[in-house]
Order: sequence, then C-alpha cells, then structure tokens
Amino acid sequence: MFLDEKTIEVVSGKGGGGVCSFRREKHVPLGGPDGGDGGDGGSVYLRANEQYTTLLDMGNAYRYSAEAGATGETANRTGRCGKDIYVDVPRGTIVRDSEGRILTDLTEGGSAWMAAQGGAGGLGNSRFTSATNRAPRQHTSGKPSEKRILNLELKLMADVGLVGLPNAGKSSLVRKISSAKPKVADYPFTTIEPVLGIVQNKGRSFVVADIPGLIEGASEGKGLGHRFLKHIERTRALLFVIDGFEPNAWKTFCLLKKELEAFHPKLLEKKFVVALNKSDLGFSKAKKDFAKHKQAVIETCALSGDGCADLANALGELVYVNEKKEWR
Ligand SMILES: Nc1nc2c(ncn2[C@@H]2O[C@H](COP(=O)(O)OP(=O)(O)OP(=O)(O)O)[C@@H](O)[C@H]2O)c(=O)[nH]1
Ligand SMILES: [Mg+2]
Repeated sequence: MFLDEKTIEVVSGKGGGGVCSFRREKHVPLGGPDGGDGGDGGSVYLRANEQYTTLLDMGNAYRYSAEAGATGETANRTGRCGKDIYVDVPRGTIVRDSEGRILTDLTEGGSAWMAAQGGAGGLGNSRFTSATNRAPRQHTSGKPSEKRILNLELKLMADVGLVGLPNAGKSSLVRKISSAKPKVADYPFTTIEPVLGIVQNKGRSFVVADIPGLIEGASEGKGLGHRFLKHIERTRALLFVIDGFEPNAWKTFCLLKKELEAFHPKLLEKKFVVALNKSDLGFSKAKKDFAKHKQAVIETCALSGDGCADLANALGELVYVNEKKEWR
C-alpha cells in the first residue's frame, strides 16, 4: 500500500511552573526567596527522512506529544526541560494547516521544521526580589502547550517520472535500468502505486518513479493516473514509454501530452525522452510517424535489455544537464 495523505496532531509540552519558596535552615535567619523557574516544555519537530518512501513509514500514530517542563524546585533549582521530539516524515512531504494553507514543504533530506513550540517555563519567586521587596511571593506559571492539526501530503521527489499507457512496459524498463523490481504482467494497471528506483549510470545516480499507467481522461480522474499525476509534478524530467508495436504510437504520445497538459500545463515544460518500447516486435509505422514529426526516440526492448543502456544514458544527461537537483 502507498499512502500519500495523512492527518496528524502535534502537541508541544507546556512549560513547568515557577515556584514560591524561602530558604529555611537552622542558623540562617532571613534565608530569602529561593523558588526556581519551571523548565521549558518540549517542542515537536517534523523532519525529512530520506529513508522513508511513503507516509506509511511513519506508523499509525495520530498524536505526537512532547513532554511538559517540570515545575521549579527549591534552592533556586530550575525544573527539568521537556524533551523535544522529532517526527520523521518522507522527503517531499508538504505540511498544511486545517484550512489548507501550506506551512512548509520538507524537500531537503534531514531538514526539520518546528510544528509546535514548547511553552516557556514560569518564573520562581526569587526572580522577583528587588530592593523594595526582599520576600516576594510572586511566581508565574508556565506557558501553555501548543496543539495543531496538520495535513501531510507526500509528493514524490524523483528525478524522472515515467508516463505511459497501461502495459507499455514502464515497469519492465524500470526493472532493467534501476535497482527497483516493480511487478510486471500483461494486464493493464499492474502497477497501482508509485515505485521508486535508483539508476546508477556512469558514476552518477538518479531516481526514477514508475507510476500507474495513464488513460484518456486521467486528468479528469479516470483510471488510476489522476491520483498519481501529482507525483510527476516535482520530477525534473519525464520519460514517455510508448508501445511501438501499436500502430497508433504517435497518437498515444499526443494523448499522453494532452492529459499532462490538462492536469497542469507546466508538466509539458519539463525535459523529456521518448522510449519506443517492444522493439523486438518490430515497429516500422511508429518509427516513421515519430520521424515525420521530428520527435527523437530511443528504441528499447525491456525484455532483452536492448537500448536500455542508451536510455539510462539519455536520462542521466537530462537530469545532470544543469547543476544537479537544487532540492537535493
Ligand atoms: N515483447 C515485449 N514485451 C514487453 C516489453 N516490455 C514489456 N513487455 C511486456 O508487456 C507487458 C506489460 O509490461 P509492464 O512492464 O507491466 O507494463 P506497465 O507499463 O508497467 O503496465 P502498467 O503497470 O499496467 O501500467 C508485460 O507482459 C511485459 O512482459 C518488450 O520490450 N517487448
Ligand atoms: Mg507497471
């Protein structure tokens, strides 16, 4: 199962109260005020963890609470501070408040964002000592905790997103060029959730995302594509995978582009490579059509691996063409 949306509640710790106390010891007359401050409450942070691939990796917890600060003590001892907690989320998690406003976007591995700030500890009575008040009884309580409902949404951070009709051979290609082993079968919608694979190419590495096949109307919610189209919004480049054995390969390419545009016109501004797959079955018509429209293709056979090295090289060039990955 792939989980890309989740709601959590974060609660920081409240601050410990300051106390009122006076030093009382034998042989020490007029001991004076010695009530310590309360400790600060712990804060809750969200942290982007590169090891996590989906929100499921967070486990089932709904509420994440940090410890409260302890009450101050006598002899001017400050109460213990509550521990901060770090909630790990997958890299690429967008955090919204309950009204849908974006609070942060955790695109950088290891980066942390304070989701709920711990309450400050209160002041003990010794803080209020002054020339005119040598025995203050005044002390303050700790600041309250902060509670927030957060909506998390994951948008995958892959370098290359695969786009193609069901059965085009996307998963087969991902198996050939990357370390990932998504399921392959001869029926549509074999892939029902995105799979990330790391490609090692000429000493460089990049991430490809195999997403479920798109069909006509995907941008309006048909098939599985719509839900996963958002995952290619953040990829740097696209790989169109087209079954070249089909006589309508060129039309398929146009249809895919149309669906992407309908979902978000910006998707068409991305650099892309076209793989004309299933070269073992022969595809003279498809090749001619692409040539006629001056659209370069890479011929691949995901079964034998023919052309797959060329494909990996071409993708590597696209990903590394500029200074690599500003969000890495
Ligand atoms: N002859 C031939 N068959 C291929 C090739 N690539 C993939 N296939 C077959 O095509 C079928 C679909 O392959 P998949 O890799 O599952 O296709 P997909 O695009 O991931 O499909 P969905 O996950 O359903 O969107 C499988 O039976 C593969 O064995 C190829 O280059 N040549
Ligand atoms: Mg697949």
